[in-house]
Amino acid sequence: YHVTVMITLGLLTTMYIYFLDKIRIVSDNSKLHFVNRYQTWARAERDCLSLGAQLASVHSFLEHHQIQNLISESGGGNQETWIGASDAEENSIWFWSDGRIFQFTNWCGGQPNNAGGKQSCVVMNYSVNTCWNDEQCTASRPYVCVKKL
Ligand SMILES: [Ca+2]
Repeated sequence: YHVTVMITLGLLTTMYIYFLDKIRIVSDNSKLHFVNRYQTWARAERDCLSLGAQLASVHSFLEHHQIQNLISESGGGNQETWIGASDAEENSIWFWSDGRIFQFTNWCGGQPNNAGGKQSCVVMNYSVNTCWNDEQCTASRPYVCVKKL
């Protein structure tokens, strides 16, 4: 019984964190901005910066789904969209452009594959599974910006 209580407390803690995460994103929704214009990754990041924002970083499935919803509600359907991850400095060493820790990932099966040795930037909504793919940074995709909290 005591163990059950501990597990329940653990679940409550988890749910509380989950809830806070949701609040942060929901309350920050006005600062999430989907740009339905095709740009290279660097031009997308520059445009985000001009809006006082940066390409979005993603740190949980909840955030991933929030951004997917934003894209969809903004008329972007589930098209491939740049997010702020890249390994341009060294292959397989991923960073978020906003400096946050790169920990959560949602790679599609077989990705990142650095196809042709040239894929250093990340799109979400790749394939029917709407997961992540590393893509050539010079490809043009719409993008999602987020203002720092
Ligand atoms: Ca790839």
